[in-house]
Amino acid sequence: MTVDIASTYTGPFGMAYVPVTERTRLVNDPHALALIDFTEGVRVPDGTSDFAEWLPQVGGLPVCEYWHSTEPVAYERRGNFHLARTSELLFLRLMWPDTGRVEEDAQVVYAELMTVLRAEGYPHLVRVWNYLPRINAEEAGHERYRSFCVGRAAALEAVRALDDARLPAASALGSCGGGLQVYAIAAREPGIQIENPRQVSAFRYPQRYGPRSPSFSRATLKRWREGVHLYISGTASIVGHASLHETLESQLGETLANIEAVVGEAHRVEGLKVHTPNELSLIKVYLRNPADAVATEAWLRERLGKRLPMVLLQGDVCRSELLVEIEGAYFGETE
Ligand code: 3EB
Repeated sequence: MTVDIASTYTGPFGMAYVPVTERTRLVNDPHALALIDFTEGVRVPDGTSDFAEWLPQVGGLPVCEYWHSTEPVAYERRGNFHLARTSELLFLRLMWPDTGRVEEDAQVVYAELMTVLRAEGYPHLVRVWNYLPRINAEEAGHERYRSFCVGRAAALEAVRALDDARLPAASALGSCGGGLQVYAIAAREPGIQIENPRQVSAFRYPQRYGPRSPSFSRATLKRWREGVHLYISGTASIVGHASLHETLESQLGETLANIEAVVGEAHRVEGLKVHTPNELSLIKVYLRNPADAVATEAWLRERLGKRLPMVLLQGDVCRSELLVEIEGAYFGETE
């Protein structure tokens, strides 16, 4: 089976879930911006192979996530980062060995990330993914996720990139192994930050959730030369700033209501041509308990329909009471 993903998106790139059997062919495609292999990690197809254990897929046919670029891609190394570049955007990725001091690790990684993307001429971070093992474990008296937030905020602040109006969409999840894995999209021109009217902005969470609030926006709407993308951050069962509900089904309901609110906000503020989550281009579901996969997929299919591309991964959400987190993207147009 060959995959024609070029016709499924507008803008400089699109993402698709493709059968893992396509992996070898896709990694050699000059239009491959990234190939995300859930069991092995992320690759920029530049011939290097520092793969890591990552977030195993739970349920469904085994797929990988393919990022297809409209333009041919140029691959480079800059310091610890692997880069994939087109005229409009830069994809950056790194795997940082776990030193057992995640605050310092995050600070070093984000400082270098900002240095590289600025030096390369793509100064605006629009979407970031963060994965670290044992995210809810204590280290030096603090939960590792909270320490990660401290290091990330310190690094962004040091280079004046901790701007409440210009924070990227992000996800932060616990992985099954490896080190601190970060990958990101940066652009020459900034995106538009979208917040969720049902939630306190994460960068304003009160101190009880950690000494430094998480530095991310609920979504980024990015107008490319052609086409508009919406990148929806990892979204969970949080209303205001509080985690709600104990059962999987209730958490799924609240999560979907939050995604609906973010999509609605992007439609209201920026005229995004999408009103409801079932119109998104794809979603990714992170589950704390792999045993929840079958019920989660059935629940989501009932509400979002059969057609929406979806993958379910095992990943720990960054608050230990949360069972599920969902992110999504739309590669389309505004009205
Ligand atoms: C939340 O809404 C859930 O720290 O970058 C979601 C997405 C979450 C991104 C991050 C954290 C992050 O607070 C957790």
